[in-house]
Amino acid sequence: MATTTSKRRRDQPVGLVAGGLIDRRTVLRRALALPFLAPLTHAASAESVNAERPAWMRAPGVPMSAYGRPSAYEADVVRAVAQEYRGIAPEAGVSLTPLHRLRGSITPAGLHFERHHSGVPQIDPGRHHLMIHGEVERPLVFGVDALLRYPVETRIGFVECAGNSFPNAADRAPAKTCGAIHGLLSNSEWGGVSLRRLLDEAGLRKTARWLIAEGADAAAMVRSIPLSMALDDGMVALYQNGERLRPEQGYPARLWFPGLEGNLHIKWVRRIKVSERPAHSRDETSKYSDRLADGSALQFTLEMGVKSIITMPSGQMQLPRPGWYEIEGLAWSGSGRVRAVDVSADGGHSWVAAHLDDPALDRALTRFRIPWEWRGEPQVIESRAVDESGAVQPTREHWKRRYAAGQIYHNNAIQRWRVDAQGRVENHFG
Ligand SMILES: Nc1nc2c(c(=O)[nH]1)N[C@H]1C(S)=C(S)[C@@H](COP(=O)(O)O)O[C@H]1N2
Ligand SMILES: [Mo]
Repeated sequence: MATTTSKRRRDQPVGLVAGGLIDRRTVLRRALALPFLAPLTHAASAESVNAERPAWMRAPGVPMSAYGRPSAYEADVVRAVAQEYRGIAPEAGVSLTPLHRLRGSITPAGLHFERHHSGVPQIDPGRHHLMIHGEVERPLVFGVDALLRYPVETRIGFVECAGNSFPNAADRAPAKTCGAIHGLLSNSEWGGVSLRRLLDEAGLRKTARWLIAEGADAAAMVRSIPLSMALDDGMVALYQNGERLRPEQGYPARLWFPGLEGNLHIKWVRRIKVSERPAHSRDETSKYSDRLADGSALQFTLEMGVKSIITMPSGQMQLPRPGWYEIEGLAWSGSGRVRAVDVSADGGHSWVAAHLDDPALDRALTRFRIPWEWRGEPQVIESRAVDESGAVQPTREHWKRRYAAGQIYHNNAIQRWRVDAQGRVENHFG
């Protein structure tokens, strides 16, 4: 097969566009003929495989376990931890999802990113309550058992911190992995009780415009959410990928709002005050607001912008040799479905539509892929997403022009990776 294909490549390089990408129609016709991983597999005869009896075939394996763990050989697939005030307050900071080591669209619970302003409270669910009060007819207090008695609705979607991609705020491209740059992003199936249902039960007054939510951590984090956004599929989440929330994700209950900035998703939620006005809390004034180039500032940028990243190949990876690869990545938007992802392998001169994997869900991570031939030359690869509202992911230059120096929040700029002649992949700002 390898011989036939290399002959075809010499004779008729049809379907190849700039930079070695191949377009979708060609993929359909040729996909099976591409020798993707063939050079990496080794030729073993059936006999030599049969002759080998590894240790694990000569004695029974270990018995069953009550709760499974990943293979010991995958011990390096872990979150990257970054502490803001190491030594003073080790419990404040982030841990980032290793996006470049994962191939699906659902994030395993143990690898969901974490953002804690004051650590993970160890909450006894028997002593935790959620109060709904303010501009309502009937203030209500729910125990966790009471919340669990409601019908649980599930929905797949992402949480992205407004500070995601913060390392790229630097002037020089930091030499980091995709996960260490963009891993304040995870995608889960969330299960919980819709906010609409709970607020209906409390009876919203005509004056109700905002929800002010508070967490039961030592930070007692407070955020205001416009009522209309909260009613648009917002939930009190109790489950994460089928099991109860991890403590890091807000056990026993958190808020989850499809498509909205991570900071709003109050974890360990203990209080929702219905209000005419927002609270103007610390995290919606001095933090998580956007300083613009003209010196003014934007408050309440709540919907996350359209964005995509190539996860493979990506920063710090090493391509073993020239040949065929599949460029793979993630795309998402806070305002709906991803409509298209275009990929360029020639520094942004030409773009080819990538294939979007099913299901491309509303306000959820969507995978894209496109075959690519790397010929052993330096190249710059990048992806650009378009969502169903028509919004297009901006270049880094465009994004930077809009904001004041030092802006880190809401960075949805295009990520470029440079592959050098030796196959080393690096973060690239050029
Ligand atoms: N109570 C409370 N809620 C919180 C936070 C917090 O520190 N305390 N961090 C917020 C931020 S900034 C983000 S990005 C998300 C992160 O959710 P995760 O840790 O489950 O990924 O939770 C939000 N909810
Ligand atoms: Mo965040």
